[in-house]
Amino acid sequence: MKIALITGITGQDGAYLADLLLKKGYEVHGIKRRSSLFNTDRIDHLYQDPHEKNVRFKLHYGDLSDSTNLIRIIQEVKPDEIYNLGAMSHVKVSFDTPEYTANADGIGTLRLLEAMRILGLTKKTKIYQASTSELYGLVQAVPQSETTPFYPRSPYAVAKMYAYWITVNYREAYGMFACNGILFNHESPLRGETFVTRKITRAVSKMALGLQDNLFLGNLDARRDWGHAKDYVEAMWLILQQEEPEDYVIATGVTTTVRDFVRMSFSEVGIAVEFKGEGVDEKGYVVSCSNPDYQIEIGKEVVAVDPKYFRPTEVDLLIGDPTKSNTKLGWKPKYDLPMLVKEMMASDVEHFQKEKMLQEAGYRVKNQFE
Ligand code: NDP
Ligand code: GDR
Repeated sequence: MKIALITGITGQDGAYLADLLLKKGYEVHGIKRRSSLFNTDRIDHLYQDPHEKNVRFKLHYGDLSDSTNLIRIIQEVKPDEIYNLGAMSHVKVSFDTPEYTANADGIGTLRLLEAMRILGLTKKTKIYQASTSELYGLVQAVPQSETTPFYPRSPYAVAKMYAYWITVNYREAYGMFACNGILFNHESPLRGETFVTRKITRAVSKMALGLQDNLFLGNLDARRDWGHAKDYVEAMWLILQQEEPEDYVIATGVTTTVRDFVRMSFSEVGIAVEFKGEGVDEKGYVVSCSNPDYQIEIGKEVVAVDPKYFRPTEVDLLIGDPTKSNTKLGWKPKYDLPMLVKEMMASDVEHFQKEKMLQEAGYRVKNQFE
């Protein structure tokens, strides 16, 4: 039985990857952080009582900023494969916490690689590093491929740039099976609530149900190559199953504006939205509603721009060239953007229908900070 260790197992990708590896027969270990509230919502369905026999899913307390902790866990688990998905992954927040981001996302990767070296696992254990399309940053050329130069535009991206190169360096210096997956944005119903897609699908669902009035967003012109996390964790696994360790771009090759993602989300609940105005004065209005279940006023202003969501330096355009992963890994995404939006909207509408019932029965719903 193969043994995998996943950092960031409580995150979006960690949850999908753990599920995939368990289905493939792996024993899966995950590192979770101590928090004052439970933080395992996304993986609770995978939980196995540690008192049972033949448990294949185990969690360890830990943190990428703690090297002795990482060394001890890796020594105990002796994994065949490590997937380093743990990170402070929010680009905007990285401007507020740059030092912590560098520590967790940059040096955290070094700590894992060093742990493997110290423990003599450089030949036994393979490691996947969660690299990102944010490395491309300021547009140099499109579509972006494995050979496009990097120009990071946030403390997050700069930290990830260190992680990218230290992974390459340990591969070359010590012959380690260490690979970067340069993944473009990928989303799902499990996506963190403050990333733009989930922020939109949640808000649109609430507006359709009369639970929210409007939605404030930042840069509506930003273009992203959005895929589904379920497809992307499959690629992570494939990258570690190859003969040779290499780096791969994982993307759909299609790019869409934030504005169009908003339109597509509203259209899932039968509401058509048009945008008028420019820059910070741009607004989205309801022009029609074909769904009799939703009482939304025609002409209502549902989207406005709030500059507080702008980033000091922005990444304007991401569009990936997945030729290498398509041909070498045989990887092809099963989801396109309309399917992704449909799934995210269906999940959020269902969630807020339940929340509406609770609200109507007098229960207080949680505050949402975005
Ligand atoms: P999430 O933000 O959903 O999950 C991040 C995970 O990292 C969580 O489990 C979080 O724990 C954990 N974590 C945060 N800080 C630390 C730390 N100091 N030590 C240990 N664990 C930590 O991210 P995604 O699942 O979306 O992304 C997974 C990885 O892929 C990240 O590294 C991200 O930067 C990268 N990436 C993501 C892309 C995307 O579009 N989703 C695209 C390209 C790269 P907790 O739950 O306690 O917060
Ligand atoms: P990104 O994702 O920065 O690409 O990083 P995010 O969804 O946060 O932003 C995408 C684009 O939307 C614009 N935007 C807004 N973003 C947020 N979060 N909130 C808003 O209100 C808003 N309005 C407009 C942003 O300016 C940006 O251009 C994600 C993360 O998962 C990273 O960890 C990962 O490495 C990259 O994707 C690839």
